[in-house]
Amino acid sequence: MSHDPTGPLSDVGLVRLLDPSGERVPDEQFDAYAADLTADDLRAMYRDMVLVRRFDREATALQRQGELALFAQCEGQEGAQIGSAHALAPQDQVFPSYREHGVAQVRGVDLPDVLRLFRGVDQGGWDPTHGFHLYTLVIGSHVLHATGYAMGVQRDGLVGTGDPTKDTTTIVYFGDGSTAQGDVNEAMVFAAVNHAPVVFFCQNNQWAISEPTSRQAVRPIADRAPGFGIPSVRVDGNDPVACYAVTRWAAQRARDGHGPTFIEALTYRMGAHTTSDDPTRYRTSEEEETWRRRDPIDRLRAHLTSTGELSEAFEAEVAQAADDLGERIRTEVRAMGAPAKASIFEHVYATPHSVVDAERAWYTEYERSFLDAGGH
Ligand SMILES: Cc1ncc(C[n+]2csc(CCOP(=O)(O)OP(=O)(O)O)c2C)c(N)n1
Ligand SMILES: [Mg+2]
Repeated sequence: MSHDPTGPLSDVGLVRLLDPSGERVPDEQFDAYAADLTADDLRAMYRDMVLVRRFDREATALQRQGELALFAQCEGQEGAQIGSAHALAPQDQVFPSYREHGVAQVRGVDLPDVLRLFRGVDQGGWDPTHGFHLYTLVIGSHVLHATGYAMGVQRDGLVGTGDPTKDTTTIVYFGDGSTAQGDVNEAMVFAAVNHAPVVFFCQNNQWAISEPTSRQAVRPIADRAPGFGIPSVRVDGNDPVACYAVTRWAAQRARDGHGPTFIEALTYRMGAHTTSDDPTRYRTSEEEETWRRRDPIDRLRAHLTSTGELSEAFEAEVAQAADDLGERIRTEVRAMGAPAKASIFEHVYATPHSVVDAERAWYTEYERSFLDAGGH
């Protein structure tokens, strides 16, 4: 973190409930939002983090072996993703960008399914109607989707009823770089004036491919939001407990009808931007090492160890689950067959559409013309 107290990487005002050594530190505003976390909850977070890291590394290896076209790692960002996702209610709607594998895991997506997109055999990979929407590679566009969905939730009367099984928020995950994009700013205008129940969750991982945050902003990213009339908070993104607490607070505000909140989680992307990127071209290994020492998994492990809540049996069970997941990822990815070409016309709209039907018919005929000519 920078020592420039007003700069975009400043650690001034960061909410933190676990310090880097894993010790619980008090926070007047947010302690209350972490008070209900049991040892079982913390172990569940830890388990999710370990599994997702294994997923990340297996997927990266599979890309190197030519089994995936591309992969975007989330290594280093597990605390921000898994801490925040644990704070959501089942009915909440999540709009991810493309490296939210930690959120996917918490929302019940079977992780190998995430790789269907990265292998190029599917345009999605899972059923988004369960509340974890599809990955979006067009930077910032899904921030508008989340805001529009939130306005729909509001009009459906699912905000401020007081019924915890009904009241709903959307939460959208996006990066530091995307906040320089028009879509994100437009979304904040709509969210603010409509008091839409949306949580803007920005993972400031300090890089937008090779562009550092200092090329995107001169003040902390969270400072953008109050200009739109949206309250914001900065949180230590490598502290899963603090990420849980601030997200619980923001999500509850939204569900209660108090409108949008902007969370900036300051974290670090440990890996390359994607498997097509070489970070040695634009950043130092010293910087990476500094952040390696702030690893979110190490922090939660240190906390659970110091409170006597991490038994050897539990660690062994988690390690076995990670090995099993790794094995399943390797087997399932290799078995993912190529889709029928005409499947590109499926799921374009929720209901049949005459233009899509006509294009499918034309394409099917076109493909058949090669067979008729004795082709393959
Ligand atoms: C509209 C649009 N412009 C440019 C790109 C190319 N692009 C892909 S990722 C990326 C950087 C995004 O950085 P950030 O928002 O910080 O997210 P991160 O990848 O760090 O999670 C860019 C410019 C894109 N995918 N979409
Ligand atoms: Mg970034």
